[in-house]
Amino acid sequence: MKNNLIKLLSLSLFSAGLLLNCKEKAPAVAQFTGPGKALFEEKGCLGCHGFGSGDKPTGPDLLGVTQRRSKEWLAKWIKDPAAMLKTDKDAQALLKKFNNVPMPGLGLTDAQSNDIVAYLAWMTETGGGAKAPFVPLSQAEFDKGKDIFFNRCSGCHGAQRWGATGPSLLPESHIVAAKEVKGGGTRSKGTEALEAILYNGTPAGMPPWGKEGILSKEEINLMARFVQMTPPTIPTLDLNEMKNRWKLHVPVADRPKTDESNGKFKNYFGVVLRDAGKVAILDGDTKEKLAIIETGFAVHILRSSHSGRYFYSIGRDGKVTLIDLWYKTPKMVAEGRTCWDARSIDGSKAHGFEDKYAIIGCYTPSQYAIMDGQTLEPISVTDVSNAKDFATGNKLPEVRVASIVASEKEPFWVINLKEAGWVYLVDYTDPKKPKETKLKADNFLHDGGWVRLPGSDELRYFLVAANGKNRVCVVDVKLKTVQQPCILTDKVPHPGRGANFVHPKYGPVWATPHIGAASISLIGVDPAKHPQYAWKEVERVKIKSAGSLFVKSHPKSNNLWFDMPLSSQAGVNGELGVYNIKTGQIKYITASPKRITHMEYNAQGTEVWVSGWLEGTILVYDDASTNLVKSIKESWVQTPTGKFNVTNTSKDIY
Ligand code: DHE
Repeated sequence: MKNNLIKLLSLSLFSAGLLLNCKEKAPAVAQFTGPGKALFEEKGCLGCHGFGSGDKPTGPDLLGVTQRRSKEWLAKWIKDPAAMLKTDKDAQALLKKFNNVPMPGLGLTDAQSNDIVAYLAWMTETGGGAKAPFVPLSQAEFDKGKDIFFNRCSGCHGAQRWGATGPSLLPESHIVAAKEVKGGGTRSKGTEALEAILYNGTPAGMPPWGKEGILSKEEINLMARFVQMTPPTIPTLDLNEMKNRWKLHVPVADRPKTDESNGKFKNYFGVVLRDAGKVAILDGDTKEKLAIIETGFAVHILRSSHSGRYFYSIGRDGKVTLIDLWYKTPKMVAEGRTCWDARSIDGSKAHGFEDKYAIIGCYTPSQYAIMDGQTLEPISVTDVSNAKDFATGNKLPEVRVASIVASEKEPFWVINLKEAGWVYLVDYTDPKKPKETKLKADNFLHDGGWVRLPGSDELRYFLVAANGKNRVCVVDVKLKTVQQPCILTDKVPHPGRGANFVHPKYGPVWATPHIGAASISLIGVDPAKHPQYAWKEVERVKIKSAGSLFVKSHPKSNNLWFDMPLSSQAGVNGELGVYNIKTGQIKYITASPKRITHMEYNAQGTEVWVSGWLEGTILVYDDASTNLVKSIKESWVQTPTGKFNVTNTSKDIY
């Protein structure tokens, strides 16, 4: 019934789009025939520039550029922007105007730069060139587009396509309230330009779906058309529906009474096999696969319960599973669904509440759900769609729950409302009626981790990225405050959980890499013993490329490991970086010819596990020597992404 309703809705939206499109005519302008167009598209220029859609934060609109500047100047600029920036005043002014986002060197010859200038001149003369007429999607295509968008795009662009980590993708341009910047306008970009972005990716972090062979040419065309249509509406998911979807496979009383793994579970790894919809459990000592659990589509993360006995997994489709590691062969004991789309989950960790409850943060619908920590029985659901923008008080079209962490001192979770920029402390003493303490932070809140100071077990400060503002916010769970203003970093901080280590000069720091810049920010985190550095970005460590997603360290290590999976530089997305904490030197290791991601230490802090995401390998490195110890490449290792060691995850060691 519900499905039929959604289909009907999509159909009427589709018809509306169709009517609109019948009125459109393709401009009768000849096609450009030189090599400059293909080069322009291949180099991903549309990621930072538009043609007639206005300036972007990353670069000027290129329509009319050959009237504003000489062709010679443009050819020199395109060929070697770094050289121009040293001496040319106009180039320096451009850099300043566009938020210090440097124009990347594209490795072009003189002839190729001139070819691109010829294309820009033709576009200017023809007023934007010939746009292929928009071809609306059939119902079957629209449904397929919906699936692909949900699986690949909605996390960054929003289910309603209002934009977040990525830009808005609504058909018409508009003002995005939280960001107060212009967004949308896919219709004015046109199918061809959108196809080029989908194929090549952008330096701002959009993956090259076509180049990497993840989307076919037909799928790219379909998606370029899909984002020009009105987005479908999202149905609700209430407590009754959650209860209907909940399955208790093994009641608590029927589970092992003693730990059949003999304590070995504390060094188990849960490895997400993303596109296979499975999680593998491996023994961190022997590196043997112990079990493959069917968890559902595109699991995003695993979190350990306080005791470490249970793994909670949460999928992009909102499916949650509970895995009991005390069995000789780890086993799924319960499953459920509380969202259509989710990214975060955690258990209760305060004294007296260990392993008792769990919480899921939904991307859609806008809500969080609390359930029993050992059975997953749904207890309550709380709507957050009414949260307004923390600064302007504006109503928002979409509010999603991003990262969640559990306080060990007091019975509450810290949950982060992405678009709205609020941090809620959700008290679960009465889980049927959770109490919220609301703190203003910044938008868009994404991922983050605890500060762990040497010699202390207290987790008092939680640092979370506000990646729409290029900031990191400090949540003090003892005083129940967020320090204002949040700390400015480089472009689009993406810490994962970040990493804690003791810097020889600044003392304890917490590190985050960036999607939008080739750097790692170090933030001083010890107000008691190093007050002069506390809550400041004390250093910006330069790395090879932008597009880094994760960093990781361990109290016993001298290294900070980082990945660069979204790098647009050839080959770099398969490289690992290892920053030596004592010397500040960085060593790069080619781990795979294809994209790699995410590092995790074993419980001893001596080995680092890395995912060969697209190659299908799990790589284990010796931390001290950085030598490869083992490459696990078996048929079950499909699209590995996040890896979670039980000890490190349950105790928040990173
Ligand atoms: Fe993640 C953490 C959201 C893309 C792998 N990711 C998180 C968290 C959030 C989030 C909110 C923090 C959870 C917490 O701590 O409670 N991730 C999103 C997105 O919205 C985004 C940008 C786009 C999307 O469509 O999902 C996104 N994430 C990715 C990926 O493409 C990754 C690399 C592979 C995948 O699963 O698709 C990926 N995200 C991860 C991992 C973590 C994570 C491995 C946990 C890091 C850790 O060390 O704990």
